[in-house]
Amino acid sequence: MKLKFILCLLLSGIFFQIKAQQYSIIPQPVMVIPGTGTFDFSYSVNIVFDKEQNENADYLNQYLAKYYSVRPILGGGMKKKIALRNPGIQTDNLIQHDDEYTLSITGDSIIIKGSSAGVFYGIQTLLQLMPAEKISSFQIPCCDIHDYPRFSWRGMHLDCARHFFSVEFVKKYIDMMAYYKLNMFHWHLTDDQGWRIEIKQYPLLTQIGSYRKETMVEKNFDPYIGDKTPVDGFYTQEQVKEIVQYAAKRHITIVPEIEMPGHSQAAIAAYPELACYGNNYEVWTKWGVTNVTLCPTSDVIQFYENILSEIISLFPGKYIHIGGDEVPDDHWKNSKQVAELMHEKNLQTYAQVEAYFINQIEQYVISKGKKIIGWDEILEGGVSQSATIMSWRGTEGGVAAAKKGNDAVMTPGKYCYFDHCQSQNPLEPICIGGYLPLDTVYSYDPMPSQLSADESMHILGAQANVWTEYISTGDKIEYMIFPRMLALSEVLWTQKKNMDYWNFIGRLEKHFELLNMRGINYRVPDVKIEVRTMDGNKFMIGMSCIETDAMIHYTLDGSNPTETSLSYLEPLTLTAEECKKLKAIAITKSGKRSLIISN
Ligand code: TNX
Repeated sequence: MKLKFILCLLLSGIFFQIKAQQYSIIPQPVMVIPGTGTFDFSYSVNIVFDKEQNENADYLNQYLAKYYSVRPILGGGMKKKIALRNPGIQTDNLIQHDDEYTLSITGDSIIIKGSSAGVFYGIQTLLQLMPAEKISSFQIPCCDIHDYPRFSWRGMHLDCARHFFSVEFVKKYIDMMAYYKLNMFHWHLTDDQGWRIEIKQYPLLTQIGSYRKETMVEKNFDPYIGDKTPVDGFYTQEQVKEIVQYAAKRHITIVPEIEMPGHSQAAIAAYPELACYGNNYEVWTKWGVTNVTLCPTSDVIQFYENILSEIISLFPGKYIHIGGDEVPDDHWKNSKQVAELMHEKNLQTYAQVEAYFINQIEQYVISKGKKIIGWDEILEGGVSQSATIMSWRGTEGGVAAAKKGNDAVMTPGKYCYFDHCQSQNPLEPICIGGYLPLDTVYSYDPMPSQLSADESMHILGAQANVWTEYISTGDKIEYMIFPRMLALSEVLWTQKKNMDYWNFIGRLEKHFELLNMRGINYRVPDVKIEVRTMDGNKFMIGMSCIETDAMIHYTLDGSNPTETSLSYLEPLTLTAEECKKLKAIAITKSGKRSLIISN
């Protein structure tokens, strides 16, 4: 791989900025000290571990067996060993945080030290040093690593309401997060288009609410065209418990989201008494913001408290996401009950009506020993200090929250919406809109610059959101999140001074290969075409792909390039005519293809 890379570098000279890195770790650790020599996995190794590291030993063992057919002996007495250790109280005062670890690789041993979360992250780093192919005899380079994250909330969100994703896929999603040291899984379980979690007290929520008769075809809002294909599915409480446990083993906390008082049409279709009026609601088949909302009466609030009591017993994490976004006034404006409530409670605006609803729910959640988190709209009508704010309509919500003393998680659309398009290539598969390329994700700094040191303590971190209006398969989710999630992991974990986009790109190749080995789809970056004018109506063309191991093929006659088209090996000299017709594609070693790009 290296030789070919250097060859490419020499041949295409002018265009390449990508430099392969020796330890291609993502996210980049705090400190990597290269060593000499290697640890050899060709011989039997054993894993020794402290009692608290039991599950980590199990995880590592299973991973080695699955991908490399290496079968270490747990707790055996062999000389070559991997040791998973708690930090020694006196000897390891270097390790101070929960997610912190040290990893030391010598010819005889691999020692990972930290809390159980820390060691888990050390294991992820170790796994990235292993080859990206399923071989059972290999060496990894000696080194010393010391590492800890920049932010404590390193999140990914997944919308399982607009489309339903299987238990198996949700587990895969959790695995993908874990490989990159992400630790908060925001699970969007209810919306207008589907209710996806079993609630024992209200069986119609899933009997009716988890089924939508069809979905709008692409963006045919008006005139509306439906696809006449039902979408359904929900998670039973047993399945939820299984997923929660699966995530916990990977040091991932699940934040369940139950939307209220907007985005609730599926619940209202099941129980129309949740609305202020009307009884003929259906699980919505369109995208956008529906007019119907929950009615802020004490019965409805009680109903939602009952739902939350089941949610709270299923999810051990401290946060319950109560939605709170995009609540239109229309339904409330036409309601006598709401008018009475506003009069009785002296509420002036509909934002205050929403605040009244959310505050009651919050009191309940607090009484159960948990905290609420909600989208930034909940700031508008006034919210208590203990609520955490998810800043999505830009960063202003997060800044305002931190200034008021509320915690905030940053997820601004411009940097964190992985349902937005990754390129402006007309061949890009349908996406919701927007434009969020890899380098823009990488450029994001979740810490707003206008905060004081004290205020900035309230910024817990950030997360990317994966809304699934236009994503109906696991394969497409993977396409939408990779490689962008790798950039996000670095934004959240890596110290600011260690961030460097081109260095990150140099580490990506290994990760494309690892994704492949782990059976994960990703978007092969488009070929980049650069044109330089030369004398005599000629142009010099350089082409490159961020996936450096991919072969670039091109045509000059307007036809679509394939693997049998000309291979790009060095800069081309073309006429203006040829230039206009140039089309290129990158095809990886494993046969994955980029979109075709036209000059
Ligand atoms: C806005 S982000 C929404 C979602 C949509 C998303 C599409 C947020 C709190 N609300 O309901 O799915 O835009 O990008």
